[in-house]
Amino acid sequence: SDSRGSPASLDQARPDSDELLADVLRGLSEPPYALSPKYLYDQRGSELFDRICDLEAYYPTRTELSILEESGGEIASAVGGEALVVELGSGSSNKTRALLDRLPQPAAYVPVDISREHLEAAAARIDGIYPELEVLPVAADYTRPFPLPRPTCPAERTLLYFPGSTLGNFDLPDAEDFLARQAEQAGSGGGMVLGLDLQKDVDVLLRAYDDPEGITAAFNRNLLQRLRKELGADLDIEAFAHRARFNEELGCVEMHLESLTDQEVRIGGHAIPFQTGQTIRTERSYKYTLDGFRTLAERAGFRVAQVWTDPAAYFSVQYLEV
Ligand code: AVJ
Repeated sequence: SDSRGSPASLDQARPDSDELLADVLRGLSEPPYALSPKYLYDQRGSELFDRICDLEAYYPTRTELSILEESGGEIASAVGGEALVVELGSGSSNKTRALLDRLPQPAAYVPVDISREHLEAAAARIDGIYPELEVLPVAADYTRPFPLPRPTCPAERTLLYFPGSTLGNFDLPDAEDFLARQAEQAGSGGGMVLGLDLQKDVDVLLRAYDDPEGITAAFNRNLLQRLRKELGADLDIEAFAHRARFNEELGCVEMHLESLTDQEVRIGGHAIPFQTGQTIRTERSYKYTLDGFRTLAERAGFRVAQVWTDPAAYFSVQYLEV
């Protein structure tokens, strides 16, 4: 794994190969096969994801940035000052400035990410851009409870920042649980600035998840490479193809790896059979309606205080209050 000599106590973030193996064997124990999308983000996967965000076909990133750009002033006045700004899954922090540039007086900035390389690079960059701002990085899996650091200047409230429509990766009951936990974390007077992708034309959705340049295909198939590298899996990457589908019933885009032949894959002493056309589901990305999301947020203990969208209503940025 990737400990890079950092203290063991900070390294709980990175799932080790035992955990990966156990999870993979569980996900492939019986059809329909499915793996957690979090495993798409090793070093190479994170790089490919960054390239996806720059694709013309992948509308979410640029649309979200345009909303933050366009409505940043309003978003900042909705949020107010003196907040402890906690970014969940800060990644390469490419949306951090869009918020921080406009907030009057953040008490401190807390980037939280599972990828240590991303976290350290992002924290250093933000430190360089805002020399006056206290930056307190936390290496953690933010889907599990983690303690918030205490800033030197006490904060008036906690503001969670969750851009990128990452909430879309949670199945609906998990999304509600997750939001309920975050509402508790933020506490009364606290809030969340959330980026959330919306339902739209299926052709637009499928193009975003199966781009003509094939970067999303490479991102998805990199998971197979990871199974070979980290688990010594015996599998032919060429025998699987990237597929994007819209699941009408659930209202989500799914990524799959589809077997192009009848074959057996060997992982950790187990043989996993595949028939031609059989798939491993590697991701679900839910697309919400504004009404549908409001109901979910309210059940989780948030009030949707304000919503901003782009003119085509492809994407939304929402301010939720506890
Ligand atoms: C980072 C989960 C928001 O669902 O659009 C991009 C990941 N998957 N292309 C998304 C992703 C395929 C992305 N999220």
